[in-house]
Amino acid sequence: MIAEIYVSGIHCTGCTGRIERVLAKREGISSVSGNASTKVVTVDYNPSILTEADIKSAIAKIGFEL
Ligand SMILES: [Cu+2]
Repeated sequence: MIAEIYVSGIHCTGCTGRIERVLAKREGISSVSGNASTKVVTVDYNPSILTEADIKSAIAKIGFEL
């Protein structure tokens, strides 16, 4: 399943790179791609392992405002 999550705290490709690295390690996430200009993070995940809310809280936990 694909989630497109708007993360207002993204300012540059350093931010998207950090989110991509952290989320890519989570079980159930097969791909993550952040866009620094639109501030949208596109996540391909398995909904039987985790929810969109889990992904959002993982992003918030590393310090990004959603
Ligand atoms: Cu940044």
